[in-house]
Amino acid sequence: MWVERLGRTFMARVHDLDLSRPLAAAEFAAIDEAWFAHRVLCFPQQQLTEPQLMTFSSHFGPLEKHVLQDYHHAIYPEILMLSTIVEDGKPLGLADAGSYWHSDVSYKAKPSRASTLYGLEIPDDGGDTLFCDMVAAFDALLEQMKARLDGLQAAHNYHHRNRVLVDQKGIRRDLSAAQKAETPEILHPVVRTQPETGLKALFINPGFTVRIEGMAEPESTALLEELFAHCLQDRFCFRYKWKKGDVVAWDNAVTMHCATVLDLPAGSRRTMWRTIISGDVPI
Ligand SMILES: O=C(O)CCC(=O)C(=O)O
Ligand SMILES: [Fe+2]
Repeated sequence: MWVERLGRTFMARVHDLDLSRPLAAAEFAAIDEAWFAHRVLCFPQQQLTEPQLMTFSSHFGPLEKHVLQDYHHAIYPEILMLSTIVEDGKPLGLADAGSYWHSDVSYKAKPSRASTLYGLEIPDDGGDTLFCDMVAAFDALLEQMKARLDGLQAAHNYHHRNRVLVDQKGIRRDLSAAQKAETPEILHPVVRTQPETGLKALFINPGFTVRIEGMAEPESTALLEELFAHCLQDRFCFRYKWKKGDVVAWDNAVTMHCATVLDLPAGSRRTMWRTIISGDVPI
């Protein structure tokens, strides 16, 4: 295998590695090295069964099931179906795929460490995934801002996001009482440290972060807006154009991402399998 950097500060393509077979310890060591150096890894030209994707994903940690059971794979609930296709009135997967900037599962006490996506059906044009490097974004902040953020915590709220999506597009349903109980609002540090590398990253996202704890609302909103505008500058972002058979795996602790599925023309077919790897409480 060999690794090709794609973005200015992050993102890489890992060539010549077949994820369908059992990988050797040395191969996993090389993947881990690339993981910490590039934060988002793309593995082209894969041909995987569900268990093969799950086995590969498990290298990064235990798999967990998404709170939206409606979109679990019928046989393998650890796989979440993302799909623009509706058959007999039934969506084959989550249709919007997360078309807003977010870090997966940041709304739980233990946010997801990593996620993988496997492209089964890819439209000829569009349906790209955008990524943002939150290490580079943190690094580029003025020292004054870094000092201001030191020790701050932010609230992450899934109910809020779901409500926006229900109201906005009617593409999501209200959460059930059980789904709400599973996702109470939670606080995380605004700046987190990746334990393995010591790298610091901003850990807030427009999708789920609703306020800075202990700050008056106008000040909190202004600070979040300023930070999001800073992060989403082109120099910290990368647009990933999919090919069928790509597996993309990313570190949710140090990146954000955004699907662009809502921009696709009606009738476009895009289907992905997705796994979520459990993480630890952010520090
Ligand atoms: O489908 C995409 O482009 C991204 C989907 C997403 O946000 C996710 O799987 O976590
Ligand atoms: Fe996501």
